[in-house]
Amino acid sequence: MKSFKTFVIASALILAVSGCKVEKPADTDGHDLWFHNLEQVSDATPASYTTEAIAQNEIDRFWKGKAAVEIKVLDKQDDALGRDGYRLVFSSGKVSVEANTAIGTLYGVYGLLRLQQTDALPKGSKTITEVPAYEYRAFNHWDNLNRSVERGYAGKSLWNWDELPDKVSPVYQEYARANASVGINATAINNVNANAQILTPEYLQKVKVLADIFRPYGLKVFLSLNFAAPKHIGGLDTSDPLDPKVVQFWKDKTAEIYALIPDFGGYLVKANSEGQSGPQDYGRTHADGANMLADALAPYGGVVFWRAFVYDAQAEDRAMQASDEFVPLDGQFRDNVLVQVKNGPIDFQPREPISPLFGQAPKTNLMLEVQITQEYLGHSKHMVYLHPLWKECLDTDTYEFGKGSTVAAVTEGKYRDNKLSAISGVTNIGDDANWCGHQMAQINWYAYGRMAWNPDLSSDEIADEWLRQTFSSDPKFLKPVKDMLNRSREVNVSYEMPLGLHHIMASNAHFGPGPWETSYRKDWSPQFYHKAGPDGVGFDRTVATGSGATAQYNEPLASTYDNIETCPENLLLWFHHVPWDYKMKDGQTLWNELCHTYQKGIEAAEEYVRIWEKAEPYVDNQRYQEVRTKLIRQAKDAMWWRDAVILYFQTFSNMPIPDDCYPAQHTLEELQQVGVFRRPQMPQGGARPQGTPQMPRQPRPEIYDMLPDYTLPSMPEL
Ligand code: GCW
Repeated sequence: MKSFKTFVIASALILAVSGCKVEKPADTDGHDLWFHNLEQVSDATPASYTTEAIAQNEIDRFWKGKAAVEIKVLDKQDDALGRDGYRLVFSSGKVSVEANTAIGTLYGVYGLLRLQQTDALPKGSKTITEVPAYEYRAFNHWDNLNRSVERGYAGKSLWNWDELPDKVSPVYQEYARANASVGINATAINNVNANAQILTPEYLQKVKVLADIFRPYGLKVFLSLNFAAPKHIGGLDTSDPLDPKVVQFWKDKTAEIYALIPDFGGYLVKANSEGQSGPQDYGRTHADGANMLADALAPYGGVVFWRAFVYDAQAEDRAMQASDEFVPLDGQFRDNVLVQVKNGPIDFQPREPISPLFGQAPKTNLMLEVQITQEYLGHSKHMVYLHPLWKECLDTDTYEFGKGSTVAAVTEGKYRDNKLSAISGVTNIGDDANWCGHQMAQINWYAYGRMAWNPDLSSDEIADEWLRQTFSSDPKFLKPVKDMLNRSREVNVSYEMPLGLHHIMASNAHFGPGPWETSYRKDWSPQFYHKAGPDGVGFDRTVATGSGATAQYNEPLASTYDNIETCPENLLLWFHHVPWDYKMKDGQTLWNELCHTYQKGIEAAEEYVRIWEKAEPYVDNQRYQEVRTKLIRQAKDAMWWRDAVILYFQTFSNMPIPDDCYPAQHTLEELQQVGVFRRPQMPQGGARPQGTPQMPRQPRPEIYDMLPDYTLPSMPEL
């Protein structure tokens, strides 16, 4: 016993002396993003504001290696590198960063610093060549001119329109730098539900200032258009894309923009969707509208991102509509038009199959749109690493050009002569100190950029890079936290909408559950999407008995999805209406499988808290506490989702929640009250009697403040 005690004391002494105790990092608000572990982050301003000076400055300040770094724009163009690619040539005592263009060298510099920060510098001589997969790696901001952000959960818009063009926030440059460091090179700065005012001379002066700040970082500005701008700000009585006056309006407007911003990227357009105007208002097609704008941009090298997110209340199945409208237009779009398609056929749900359009328009430049902001995945309240969701889409085979024609291959332009290619992500950025609302949501900004550069990178590789640069490389931190991030998307699916369920969220904020909800429009009604009844649950999209959406996919996807036996279970209720007692592959009934999947989701979310608590020594106190508080909240929200969906479905299935699942903590009636915004009651007797003062308007409570209280086993109180 004595010798054991001596051993323990001796070991403790050795540990203390050898410095094994981790030193607690200094507090930070997270504003320095993945530059966190670089020293002197705050002073990154170069002496002169050119791409070359910025590249040199980053090396002078942050390169810690002994080897000298030479930054070199190649005298003789290297076709293999294109405009943005670079080569890092490591030889004894020297690293050379080579590219065809200055911006290529800047990407190379950030690539080199990334290798340094992630402990991945090669030991000996080596050449690393990096060429981005997509020409345009774009951000879409859904930022309004009043600085509100549609589906934004990280404060106000970064763009302070009242102060611009005279006053310039340092954040604009920090933003451009962060984007360049991960290769993002295009940004549509305003909401696709666009206000035409942004095209007025007053606003274009402001936009020009932003473009000037972004330019040395290789970031091109795009503007979202209101298709009715000729009427709204042009004094015309029509916005018909075939009307010569309208054509002239856009030509003039485009010339005016290029005079201010010579490298302007082009237009992003949401037309004839969710109340936005568009060419169909005049009996014209999407191609008519897009081509008219494309012709205005072509002389300057600009491009149109034309969105395929269209649906209307009449369609039998909203999931089919983008294809129904765009497939007939295949081959009609100009070369400088890209049709921007959301990853799934409905709307950024936790899991969707790919949009069938990716496999149906061989003669169209298709681009992928993903959502970085977590509209349906817990806003900035939940930790969800989204790369696995995006990667699942990119890796899905459309079979359009035979086996291997994945969404990535199709959108990269591998099967087209026209090599124009692009990808878009709806940002999660606002003016919050930590940019994204949730410290861990920064990974989605980072991962989007890395994926747009290289769609082949795995989720694990990207998470590894981000954690090392943003937090710590200590394996005791890295491994568990990385595993947690890698699982987090699947966990979110499990506790929100498992087995192919979709669009069953509360419709007021798209946060929290609302499976009982209906709307005056069926295509906005959760009940329309799950179709729960005594006979089962799920949307029948088969050819024989359902909407026939499965037929929009190429074989073998079409028959795989169409057949309940072969349909992947994680999409089962997307494509099939399934009896509650249906036997799943593991032998359970559908009902029990649903209950157990929710249960797993809750338990995994609970476990996050324990994992994070173990990571505490490696994280500064400020970020540690912020994340911990949110993780506790997330686990409780998982319970809320489960209680709501299962108790509601139980009214149809009449089956018990299995004993090995947590019992419900609230009644269905209680949960149905959450987030129901009631108007103040009128005085008894109905209408307001003449002369009595109007009832004061009550501010709507935030849905977040109405969360039902939950206690969870092993869960600390907030
Ligand atoms: O998902 C829906 C959102 C809308 C958004 C729309 C779109 C910008 O709820 O807020 O509008 O998609 O993508 O256009």
